[in-house]
Amino acid sequence: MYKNKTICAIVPAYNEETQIGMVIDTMPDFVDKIVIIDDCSKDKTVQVVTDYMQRRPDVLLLRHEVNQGVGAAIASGYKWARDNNVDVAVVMAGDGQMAPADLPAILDPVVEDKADYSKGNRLFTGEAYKKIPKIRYFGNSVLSLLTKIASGYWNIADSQSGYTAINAKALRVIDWDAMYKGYGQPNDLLVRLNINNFRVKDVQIQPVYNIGEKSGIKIRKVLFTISWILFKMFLKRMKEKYIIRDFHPLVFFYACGFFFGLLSFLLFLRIFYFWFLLGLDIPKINAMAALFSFMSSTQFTLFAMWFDMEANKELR
Ligand SMILES: Nc1nc2c(ncn2[C@@H]2O[C@H](COP(=O)(O)OP(=O)(O)O)[C@@H](O)[C@H]2O)c(=O)[nH]1
Ligand SMILES: [Mg+2]
Repeated sequence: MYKNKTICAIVPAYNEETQIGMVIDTMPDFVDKIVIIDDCSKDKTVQVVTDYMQRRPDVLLLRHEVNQGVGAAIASGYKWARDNNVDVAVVMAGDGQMAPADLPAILDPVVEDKADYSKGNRLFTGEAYKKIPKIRYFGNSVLSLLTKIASGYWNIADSQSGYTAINAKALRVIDWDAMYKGYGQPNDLLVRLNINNFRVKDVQIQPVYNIGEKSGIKIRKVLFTISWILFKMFLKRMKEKYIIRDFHPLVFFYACGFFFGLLSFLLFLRIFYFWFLLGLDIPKINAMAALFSFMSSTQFTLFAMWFDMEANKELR
């Protein structure tokens, strides 16, 4: 129990035989249940956890029969937490990259009902740039920006941090079977939370690297897949939030921004074609149209973003 709430730690684990023991050993005492989800590991993860279970009644192991990905493992944990009436569920990786000392800070906003979901943000500290490998820092920055646009949580950064806490209300509302099953899970979930108007808070945490963890992420591949998921989820959020459940003309602003953006791209291509490839004068009407589209596109898009920020102000 933490401040009179039952706490369950959800620990996705895939081939973590060397790491999982440390995660269990260092888990703070106020965590009532440690739910480890083995995603069909090929190593001795299951055996290590089963040994712990002989001594520790607070450890529980759920097993997937086929490997489905970290998002799917988290979904299984969330469903367990929901069905067992846990007050707050927190996700901590099975490789030990979530510092237990940061747990109270992550829990506080949710336990005190200031947020429905809180997540760790490793970028607040000056340490981040030094500790996080450069290519990951770059990928994370790109995805964080795209996640702001897609999710409507404009004040949230470090979108790839998996250290999060969620309350019982959100556990009941979100459809866990629909959530993305791979590494894009935190991004996907943020958009789903926004569609349902849940409050989300960022909490400062320490980046943890070099503790024997081995990442399964292939940065370039993940960057593209997650961007694509974010694009689809963005469209879903626009439809659900601003057309079906409620209404806001910002959808049309975004649509016009996109249309004129595409048009100006084509018109500028045509200008370059005439100018560089044919060596001719630029057709005046083409130049005017290109400029007009470009200006319209930026105006529409920026206003759409501004309206979206306004519409989500209450969810901070
Ligand atoms: N269930 C499951 N967990 C996974 C899978 N891949 C990674 N994980 C777990 O997800 C957590 C984070 O994965 P990791 O590869 O370390 O990602 P990174 O820390 O962001 O580089 C770790 O606890 C892994 O054990 C998978 O395919 N299935
Ligand atoms: Mg890791």
